[in-house]
Formats: sequence, structure tokens, C-alpha cells
Amino acid sequence: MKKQVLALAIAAMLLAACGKKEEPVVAVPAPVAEAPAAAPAAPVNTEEKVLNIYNWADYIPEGMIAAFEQESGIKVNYNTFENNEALHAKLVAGNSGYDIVVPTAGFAKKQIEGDLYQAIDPSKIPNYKNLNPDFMAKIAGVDPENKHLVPWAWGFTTVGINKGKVEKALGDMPMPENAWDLVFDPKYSSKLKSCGIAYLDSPSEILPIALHYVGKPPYSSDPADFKLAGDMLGKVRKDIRLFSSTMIDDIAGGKACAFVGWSGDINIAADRVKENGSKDVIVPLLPTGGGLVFIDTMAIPKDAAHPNNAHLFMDFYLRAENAASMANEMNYPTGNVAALDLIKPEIKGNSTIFLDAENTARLIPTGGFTNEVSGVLNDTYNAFKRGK
Ligand code: SPD
Repeated sequence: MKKQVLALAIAAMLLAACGKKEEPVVAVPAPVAEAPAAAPAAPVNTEEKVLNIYNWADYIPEGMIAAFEQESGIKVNYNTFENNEALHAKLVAGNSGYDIVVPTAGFAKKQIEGDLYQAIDPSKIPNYKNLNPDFMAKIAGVDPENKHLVPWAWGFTTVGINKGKVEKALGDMPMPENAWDLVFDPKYSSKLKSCGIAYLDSPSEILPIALHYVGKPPYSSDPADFKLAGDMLGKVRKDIRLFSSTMIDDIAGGKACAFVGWSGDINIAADRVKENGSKDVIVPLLPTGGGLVFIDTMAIPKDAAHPNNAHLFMDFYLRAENAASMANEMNYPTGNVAALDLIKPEIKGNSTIFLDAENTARLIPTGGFTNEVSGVLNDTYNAFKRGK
């Protein structure tokens, strides 16, 4: 009781010292206009915690999916495809069930035109800022305003060789100036037949380089050009040992000594051969006669059930450290500028991964065939493969 009296006395003294009189309590409405505006609530992600990804084989560092799952609580179902044609068939059939797919930009052009993808929302991908604007401008050539495609990695299709075996098979014949001669000119292919030639198994991989080799536009829509490329391919058909969708295993397993493959995969096979203690040396040849550039990209199918989770994964993948680990482990360059400082010197310094300016200038730019030409494209390839 004494304490309460003391507290009241102190309060009275303080009020008096401030010259204030006690006012009767009147309910005054708060000045509404001056109240600070409430920050907009972050949208709640109500999607089930699942993400279905469809990507190329051997294209993601070990542990990356597990790290995303652990951080996000989202369960990832990760499947792989062998070529753009297989992915395309799934998308066209509809209800693929995938939330992220990884088409090659040039090939995705017709999928974008066919309205198979939903628009990306960069505001949900804070790490989008890490992407190189020049690189994005290249993709905009097939995806206007970069509405649908987010880069995964890029590389080039070239000729790889098992150096010792090829030199032995060629004997006195020097290596050609143009690496494509090894697999497209019967003068060389007839010699390499003994140790084996492998081609990627896909019309959209082989025809652009064959068209370029015969001096025609790599993404021609003229049937006469395809006839010329088909005739050239027909002359080497008897020397081709296999059409491969598992090139890394086939190269490392010694199934061929010369191969049409992807730069990063040839480098992965080369590393694997070394790790296995073999004396064989596998090398991707520099694209002196023009390597075919590809830019693989993430896209969200129109009917994806988990687009928010897809955006979350895209943001995760675009973190500098994740994009760098893809380059470090899978041997493919990235369009992520923030990642560059984190790429190992031996990868940055490998001239068959990060090409110098001279070889970059020789690359065949990214592009795509129109839907109209797909009949002649597939017919030319299938006739070649069947040996007809
Ligand atoms: N191991 C992953 C290889 C990915 C290659 N994508 C290439 C597309 C070329 N058209």
C-alpha cells in the first residue's frame, strides 16, 4: 500500500515538472492517413512440396538436388532424357508431369511458338541478376524478351578422338585441318572404321553440322540442301560403327576412337579414362571447321503443377556457387557472370571448355529448324541411319 502511494506521488511530481495537467481521458480516433503503410505480405506458396525435373543425363553436380531438397523441404523427382526429340515428344503429348525441362534454346523455338511453356516470372528469381546480359541477348534470338528460357549451361558439338588410336589408324596420313573431315570425308572415315566412329543419335544434332559441312546454312529449310547433306552422309555410312545416346560410357568403354559429341561430355569421358588408369588420351578437337553451339535452358511446361517450386529451384541453381559447381564438375561453361570467379583455374584454363576468341568466332551460332522442315529433317536422318 505504501509503495502504491509512493508511485502515485512520483507520477504527480513528474507531471508537475513537465507543466502538464492531467486531462480527462477522451477516445480520439487514430489519424488514419499518417499510419505507415503495411508491407505487402509475401505470397504464400501453397503448392505441394514436390518438383519434377527432366534434364539431360550427366548434367548436374552430385549433391545439388539433395542440397535443394534439404534447404527447401521440396522433394525432387529427377529424370533424364537422351535428346531434344525425346523431350519434344513428351511435351507435345501433354501432361508430361514435369515442372522444369531443359530444352536446347534453338530447339525450344518451335516449342515456344507452339505455346508449350509458361512465362517465367523473374521477380521470383532474385538470382536472375547473375545472368550475363549479352548471353541473354543471344537467347532472345529464339525466345523474344527472354520470356520462357533460363540458361542452364552451354557448349558445342565437335569431334572428339582417342588420340593414340586415331593416329595409329591414320598411319602416314596427317590429321586434317578441319576436324569434321575425320567423320564426314570417306578418305579419313574409311581408315577410322577399324577403331570405330560414333555419332550422336539425333537428327537435330547431326544435320546442322552436315549441312554446314557441305556449305549450306546449318538450319536450312531448303529440301535441296538436305539432299546434299544426306548424300554426303550416305558416303560415310558404312564407316559408322554406332549411333550413341550414351556417349560418355561409349567413349570411356573404348567403343569408338572418333566421335561426334558434346564438348563437356567428351571432357568427362577423358577424365574418366584417366581415373581408370588407362594410357588412352581422349581429346575434344577444337572446332576449326565450326563447332555447333548449343545453349541448354530451363523452361516450365504450360501444364506444370508446381510452377512456384520451379521458380525456387531456378533461383537456387542461379546462385553463383551452384552455377560454378556445374561448370567445375560437368565441364560446361555457364552464362552466370557471378559464378566466374568461383570456377577452378584448370576448368577456366581448359581451351576445349572455355574457348579462346579465335575458336569462339568459328562457332556455328545457335539456331533451330522450323516445324515445316521437320519431315525432311527426320527423313534425311532416318534414311542415312538405315543406310538407304
Ligand atoms: N551431358 C549433358 C549434355 C547436354 C547436351 N545438350 C546438348 C544439346 C545439343 N543440341
